Parts: sequence; structure tokens; C-alpha cells
Amino acid sequence: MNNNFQRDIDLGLSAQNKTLPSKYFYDEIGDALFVEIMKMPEYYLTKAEFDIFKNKSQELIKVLKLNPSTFFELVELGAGDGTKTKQLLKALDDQNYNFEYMPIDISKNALKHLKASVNAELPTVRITPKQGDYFNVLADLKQSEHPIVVLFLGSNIGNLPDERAKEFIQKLSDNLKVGDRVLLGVDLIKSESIVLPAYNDAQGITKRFNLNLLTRINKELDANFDLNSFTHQPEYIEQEGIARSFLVSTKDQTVAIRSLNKTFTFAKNEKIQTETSRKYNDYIMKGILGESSLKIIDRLTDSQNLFADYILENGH
Ligand code: AVI
Repeated sequence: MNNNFQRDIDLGLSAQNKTLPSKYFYDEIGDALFVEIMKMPEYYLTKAEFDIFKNKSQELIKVLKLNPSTFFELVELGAGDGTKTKQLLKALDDQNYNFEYMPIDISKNALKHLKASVNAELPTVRITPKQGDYFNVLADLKQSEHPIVVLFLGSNIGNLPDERAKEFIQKLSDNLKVGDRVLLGVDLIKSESIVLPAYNDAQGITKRFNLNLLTRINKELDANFDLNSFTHQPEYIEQEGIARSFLVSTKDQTVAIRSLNKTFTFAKNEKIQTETSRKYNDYIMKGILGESSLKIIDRLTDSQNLFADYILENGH
């Protein structure tokens, strides 16, 4: 990880338009800050998707075309703490559906906590966590003859640029059998007055989340970023449906990254893009599904129409 980290930071800061990859937000501090973000009043995404899982679990079961007597594998990519998923697990369990829940995560620790909480709250649900890279685990699952339902929630796909999201969908569909289904949760395109505060909260938690990238570079690559000389700046363009986060240099400055043996200069007001959060509608979703064999078969939204869970089916 550290070598990739070093290489990615070097590449991003050496570019004409500087960038830092958002996947590096999530160290121990970043994970904890993201938990705080999900609780913020401005961050509607998590609450909206929870609303779907809590109040429309029966409809979810129906549109996923699940059959109580046919065993299936419920695979979740990047499961986190499973708060939303547990609503669906409970509904399935209450109605005696025959399934196994397989959360996949890169973090052993996250999986350990998730397994303990599912065992405590839903003792009759079979849970088999798999640690590792999504695609390696999915490739293994392809060997199984059972139907698979994949959950990929939280608008995590929105953090990939469109081209990368398309590649992800293509790979996902290559790793599934005909008839397997995907529940893909995405944030919907809406006005700036709702989106922007979600990335610019009054308490400054998102600012700390964004600046934590610089703290990580300071710690892990022996750098000397002055956190007081960069500000957090989110932007949203409704016509495109993309929110972006930046760190903006508040003055002309030079930063040394000693493990790279390099210095980087930042002009006053120069921006480093740290994140893309794409928002969706049917047209954009169809574009991302592209030529893959995954097709939209249904879509459920929360009571305020902020967030959508798309149901996709893998064809030939
Ligand atoms: C994880 N991901 C879907 C979040 C988002 O909304 O793009 C990450 C995040 N960044 C700032 N706030 C939340």
C-alpha cells in the first residue's frame, strides 16, 4: 500500500491540475470521520437509503424477484457497518428465505465487527464474511451454481470517474452469471441547495475529512503540509450532476515530501481536486451500464426522492 500511496501522491501532485485520490481518505481517522459524516443532518444520502431499506424492504424483495424456497447468496461489496443491510436481512429472515449473507470488505476489522453484530441481532442469519478485493472474491463466487444478489450501496460508485465506473460495471457483469442481480444504490441529481451542504457541513466535519489527506501524507510520507494554509472547497454543477471537493492553497507556498525527496509548489488559490461524487438519473445510469450485460429492471426511491436503489439483472 505504501508504495502505491507514494506513487499516487507523486503522480497527483506533479500533474498540471493537481489531484489526490479520494480512496486515501479512509485510514483509521478517515473511517471515523466518515461515520460522523453519515450522522450529520446535511448528509442526506445515508438516511435516504436507510429509509428505502427500512420502509420498502418488502418491495425490495419483490423487485429482486427472490423466491423463498430457492437458496441464494447475498453478496455485499464494501459492507461497512451493515446498518441498512440488516433491515433487509431481518425481513428475509422473518419470512424464512433460504440465503447466506457474504459481506466482502478489504478491512478484516470491519468484517469482524459486522459478523459480531449480525450474530447478536439476527442469530439465525447465516453470515460468511470474505476479506479481500471485490473482483477476486466475485471470481470465486462465479464457480458457485447458486443465484447471486450483489449489494453495492451508499453511492460508492459515484466516487469513480464515469470511465472507471463503466469499467467497474463491465467487470462486475463479467463476474456474474446470467440471471444474477445487483442492487446499486446511487444519489440522484438534484439542486445545489441540497447537495452542496452535504459536502460543506456547518460543523466542519467534511473539512476535517478532506484535510486528513494532508495529515496522512505528512505522517506516512514525511511531508510538511501546513493544514492552516489549505481550505476545503466543495463545488457542484447541477447540469453535470457532479460534486467535487478541493483543497485550496491560501497562499504561495512550497511543501517538502521527504520520502519522495521532492518539493511541490502551490500558488495562492491553486486547487487540488480530492474527490468526485457523481449523482445519477436514468440516462446517466444507462450510460454507465454501457455495453455490459447488466440491465435496469426496476428502481426504488426514498420518500423524498433523493436517492435510488437500481435493480439490475445480468443477461447474456
Ligand atoms: C463514500 N462516498 C459515497 C461519500 C460521497 O458522498 O461521495 C464520501 C464523502 N465525501 C464527502 N462526504 C462524504
